[in-house]
Amino acid sequence: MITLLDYGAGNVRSVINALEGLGATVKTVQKPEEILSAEKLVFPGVGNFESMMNILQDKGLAEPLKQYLDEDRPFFGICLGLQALFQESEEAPGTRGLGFLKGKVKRFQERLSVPHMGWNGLIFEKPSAIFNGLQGDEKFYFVHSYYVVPQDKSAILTSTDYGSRFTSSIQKGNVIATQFHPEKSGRTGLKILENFLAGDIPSVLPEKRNTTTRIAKRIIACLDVRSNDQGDLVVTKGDQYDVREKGEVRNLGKPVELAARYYQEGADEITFLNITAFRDFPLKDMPMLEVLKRTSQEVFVPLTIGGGIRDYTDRNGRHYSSLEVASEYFRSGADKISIGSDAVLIVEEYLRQGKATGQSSVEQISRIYGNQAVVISVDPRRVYVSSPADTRHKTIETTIPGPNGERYCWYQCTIKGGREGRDLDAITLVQVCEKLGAGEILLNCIDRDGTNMGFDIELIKSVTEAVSIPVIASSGAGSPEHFLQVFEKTTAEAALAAGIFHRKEVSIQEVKDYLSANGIEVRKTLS
Ligand code: 1PR
Repeated sequence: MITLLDYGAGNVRSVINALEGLGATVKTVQKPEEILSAEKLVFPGVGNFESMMNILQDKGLAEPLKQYLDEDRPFFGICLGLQALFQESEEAPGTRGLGFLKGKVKRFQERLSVPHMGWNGLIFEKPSAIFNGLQGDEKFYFVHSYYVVPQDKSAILTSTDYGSRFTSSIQKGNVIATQFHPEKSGRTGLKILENFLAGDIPSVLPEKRNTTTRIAKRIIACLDVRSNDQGDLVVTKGDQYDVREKGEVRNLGKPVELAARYYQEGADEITFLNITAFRDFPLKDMPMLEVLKRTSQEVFVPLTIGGGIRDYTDRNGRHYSSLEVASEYFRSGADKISIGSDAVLIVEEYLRQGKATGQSSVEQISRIYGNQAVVISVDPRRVYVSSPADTRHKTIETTIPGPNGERYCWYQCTIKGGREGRDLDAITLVQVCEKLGAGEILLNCIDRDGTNMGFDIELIKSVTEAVSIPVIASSGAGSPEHFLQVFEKTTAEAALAAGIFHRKEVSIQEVKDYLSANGIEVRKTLS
């Protein structure tokens, strides 16, 4: 029996799915006394340090948790569940941690993108039972802006390099905690959890020993999902956002099956985009929530869901906040949510008011779930001008001339799946959204979507230079070379594709093999 400490803001469903997938029976803690009666305790933490510690205190869970740890009983902490073991965090000055380990939690000050989001390796500092079965060169999924600095260096179990070297896991007796997410790290992550469940197995060191680690570029499979004219939820694909072929919605397969296939093929993340959700109310879209629940039971890499995340008032006048909509998606198994149209409207309002309202979906959701859980999906298209003086928007000089030979363009934001252009450019959108708390940019491109022409490198370069949060390049991939091009010519941390994978023109493994052969760091997946 595994007892799981759910303090209400973490994405515990994926941890439950991983543990149950390994055959464990999971019981979530409801009352403080259930902590001390636990045989083994797992504490997944997502969100932010202050709200986590406040909830633990308010629910009377902090004291029994400290007692459980002091009794050296089997404990596995994940992400914020590691950071909680320390005395304090720069994320929440004045908020005390559990203090089980001396030391503090610090914020990355790297010139690299923060959060540290993606797949990185481990440097093994001492043997542990949780390393059984590992080769040693595997990568694990990280998503965090803070890292722990133990005073007692003997507690450090693994280190990882990101800008500088940081502690990626600790072990003190039976208390183990990892900064990375084993429940989201594919089969190798599940192996670590399996070892924790196994109990008395020998402590080992993997045979391959990294002396340094590098974060991998992420390859993401994207599933545009909508109901077809018969009412079935299908995976479709637009050609410059037009999803219809001979009048019918293009049907490329069933969402859960396709997502599971891409996971097996080595996708580093899966993104679902509910492309007609702007029309109706996602919480009534039970099939979409069901797709997420079922997918999160068989896919153990990060899941992002986008489409229709905004405030709603239904036909009976009942108001739902975007936070309620997003929370339902998180409860159903999403790790990140992506906001498209609403982000454009929020930024337009911000520019009108000259300040944030504090109530926008971006601010509300990142405040509770952490900025790493909020992705902004941008649907831009080129607007050509003869000269930068012809527009107040941020233009670029382009090597791809316009229809009348124009040498300049700006990227117009659109909403409702590209159906409505707005008087806002993509650079302003991403910069304001970063300021409001967004943690990542999904950068689509209507001109390239579905064309196999390759990514719009000029667009991606101008956006990656405008923000310090990770950027996912999207739209237009037609060959493995296109992925190499975007990683060599821009600092995009990830590249996303849909059509070439759905049409089986190129496999994810072929893309990764080609990138690896050309010196790009990728996550090798167990074949
Ligand atoms: O506006 O918050 O409700 O979110 C709607 C979401 O759905 C947005 O993320 C928007 O990009 C997406 N969306 C809406 N309509 C369409 C459409 O195609 N008609 N998908 C659509 C846009 C996204 C992916 C991917 C690349 C890959 N396409 O397909 O981003 O375009 O394409 P490729 O590799 O085949 O070239 P909201």
